[in-house]
Amino acid sequence: MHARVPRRRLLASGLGVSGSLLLGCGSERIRGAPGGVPAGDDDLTTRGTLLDTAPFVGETDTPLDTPFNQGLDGRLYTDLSTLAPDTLIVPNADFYIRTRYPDRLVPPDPWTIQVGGLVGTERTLALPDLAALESDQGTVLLECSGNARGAAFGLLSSAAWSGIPLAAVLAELDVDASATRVLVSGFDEYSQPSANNQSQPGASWVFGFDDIARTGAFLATRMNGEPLPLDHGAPVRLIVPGWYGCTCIKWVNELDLVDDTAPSTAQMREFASRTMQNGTPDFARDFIPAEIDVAAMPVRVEKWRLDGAFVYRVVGVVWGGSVPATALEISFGDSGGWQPVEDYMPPANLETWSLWSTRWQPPAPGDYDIVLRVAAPAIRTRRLDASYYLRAVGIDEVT
Ligand SMILES: Nc1nc2c(c(=O)[nH]1)N[C@H]1C(S)=C(S)[C@@H](COP(=O)(O)O)O[C@H]1N2
Ligand SMILES: [Mo]
Repeated sequence: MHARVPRRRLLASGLGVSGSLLLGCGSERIRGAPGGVPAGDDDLTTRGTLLDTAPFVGETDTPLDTPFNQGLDGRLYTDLSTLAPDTLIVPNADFYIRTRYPDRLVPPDPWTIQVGGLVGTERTLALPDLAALESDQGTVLLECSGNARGAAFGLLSSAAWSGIPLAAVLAELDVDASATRVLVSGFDEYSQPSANNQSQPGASWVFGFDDIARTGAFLATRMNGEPLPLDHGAPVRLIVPGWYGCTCIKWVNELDLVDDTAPSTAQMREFASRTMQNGTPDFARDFIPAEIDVAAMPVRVEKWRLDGAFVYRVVGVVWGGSVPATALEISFGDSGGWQPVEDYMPPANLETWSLWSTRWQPPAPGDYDIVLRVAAPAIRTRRLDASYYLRAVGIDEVT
């Protein structure tokens, strides 16, 4: 196998959107760019006074940015409300967590990855031996496929990673000609089961070689310049840019080369509906890529005073998809219809999130449901179509 430039990167570099972020784009390292930031509402921010933030209603009382529970039920919901152009990379301590460090894990020193299945010789790779293949992998967002309103959509974060392209690791192995896929597994044993068996142990996912090449999947060893934190899969975890977090196996300890007869894993079946599979396929080959479609939601609603009147500004994020959405539209409930998002720029880097904002004049106090859509029917937006990212905001006064 040869490491190829993932198509995702080629696409992004060919589009020529957002000049400033693409400066120096002669190299393939477009992936390093942070999220895009539109021009913003200078009139409001220079002449207006920020008074307050209108609260989202019907979400969660759980404290954000704080880890809680252990093992499979361990979580940290990231507080998205403060996102700003200079905070689009989430510090390690605030990055969302889904499953905390397995208490049964006694890490071997050095860490090893067992290689088996359809290879000429089974091998044990020691992680330090892969160090020469390590490189900067840029800013990549992760989203849990179970990200939900009840957790303030806080299972969503972005970080700058370093690691080893999975394709480069496979290229080092004596892979049989009959192999078409690789089963990536991670340590996943806990002394306590998940409450009500909500989450199952046994983290593993099967990837086609084409998926690995196209996404640029990598074995991450560093997060925001630091060694991988324990709860995020130390010392090595998989990152699959553009795919849901359930595919991003933590504490990776096994690679098995398989062919098209490989069954789907328990983890793939557990997450089949959340990754929008057609039923629960028995075979890995029948899984569609667990891709995140273009999605967008508000992260805060600011209340300003401008020229003696109340003016609201909705600030949000857009992420996901394999082509940038040319325009976004927003709806504030039944009466108003769809309006263009004013300060929006098609993202230059689709592997992370970008900010947008738009002014809003609510007609009366009350609760408003905010949803977004992409103004381009050809772009697949399965979750937006289902109003999955709906958030309701409470407005206390209008002019
Ligand atoms: N070994 C192992 N890897 C795992 C999981 C797990 O439970 N065990 N959870 C997966 C899920 S569902 C998600 S969303 C991501 C979360 O990664 P994070 O906690 O670093 O944000 O890890 C994935 N990798
Ligand atoms: Mo997840």
